[in-house]
Amino acid sequence: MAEAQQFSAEEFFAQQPPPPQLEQHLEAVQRFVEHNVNQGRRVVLVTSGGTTVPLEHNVVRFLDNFSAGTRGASSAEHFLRSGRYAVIFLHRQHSLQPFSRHYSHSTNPFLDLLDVVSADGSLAGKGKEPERDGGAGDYLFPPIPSMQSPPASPPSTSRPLPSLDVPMPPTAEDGSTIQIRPPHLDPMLSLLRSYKLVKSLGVLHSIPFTTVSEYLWYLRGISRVMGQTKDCEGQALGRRGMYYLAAAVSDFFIPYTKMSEHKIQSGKGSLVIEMDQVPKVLKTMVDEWSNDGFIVSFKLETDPAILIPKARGALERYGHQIVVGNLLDTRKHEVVFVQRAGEEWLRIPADDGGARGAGGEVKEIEEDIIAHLVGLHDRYVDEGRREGPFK
Ligand code: 9Z3
Repeated sequence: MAEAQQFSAEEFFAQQPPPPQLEQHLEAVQRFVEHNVNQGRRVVLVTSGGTTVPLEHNVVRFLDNFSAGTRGASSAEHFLRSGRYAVIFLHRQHSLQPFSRHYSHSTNPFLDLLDVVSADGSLAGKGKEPERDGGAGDYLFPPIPSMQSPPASPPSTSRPLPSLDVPMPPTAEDGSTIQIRPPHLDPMLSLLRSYKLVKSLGVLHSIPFTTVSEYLWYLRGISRVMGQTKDCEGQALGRRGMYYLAAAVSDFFIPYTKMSEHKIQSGKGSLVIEMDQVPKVLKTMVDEWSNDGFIVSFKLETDPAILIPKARGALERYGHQIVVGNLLDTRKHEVVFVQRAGEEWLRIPADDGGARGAGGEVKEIEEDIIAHLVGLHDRYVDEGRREGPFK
């Protein structure tokens, strides 16, 4: 088999086309960073979710890297909760998002948390048979409303009612309202308040990616913008910028020029795919893009024996500040911080539904990861002050 090609970061960007929206996104990032450094905030880039490697230009099939986006979305929230960071959230399209992740369709189906309350205060549908259309056992559903343009006139059923004694489904016109089920009200209210506050302060900016190539273009563009942006006193973000690289990034890709234009056809026996190595851009990020920012990378392994040696290898090769090591099976309750000076494990108790804090609330390991990293970042910024002004 031919040897896979090894590209430098420069060669990679010279041959992989940029995402079409790149310039607009980077202009918006520039405005976001300027606004926040002028408010005295630090800025953290959080990357989240897995990258894809498409097999065709007209993509029907692709390889994916494992990640639900929990680590990134939860971490972004904890950076925001610290009150000191504005967050650029570079995430896999449709992966989990800060705040809304608490109500994902699989963990907390939103519609199951709501009740319809009729004008007389009773809960609609409680203990009643679902309405029937008088036909062969079919239920009568109200029409699906359009989210974009609310109907001007009261919604009507699409089929004529078979008889007048079939009850109409409740509508807003007859005084019905929606109520959040009491046990869910307080947590939802408090989350909604946090979310609205984040929006009104302008401290969260999200950008989606899908492929590994898009991811690397955005990573380079955003790091350069963060590295170069200065506050109104002419001081660069420099060491006050943090890069928290939790996205699961493919090590291999198919270069643009080698990719099949159309769907790969079957019928020729097995499919052999040759992939080239994705350049290791972390070194370039340290040396050229980030202007001395505090860089945290993640190392994911499945074999415990190689986790620390691999993390240490990455630290030595790229020269950044810290590697957070985690194993696929235990990533929600233990991680290891690997620095030049040594390593330190962080563990929270694990139970079947996730770890719980003293008050019974669900405890997330990201809360402690971020608290630890913010402390290290403080020290890093202070060291820079002693050495002289930011570059
Ligand atoms: C991680 O190790 C993340 O913690 C997880 C989070 C992907 C495990 P979830 O989103 O999972 O909560 O489901 N991210 C980095 C993975 C990675 O690709 N690291 C590269 C490597 O291990 C270095 S950049 O070689």
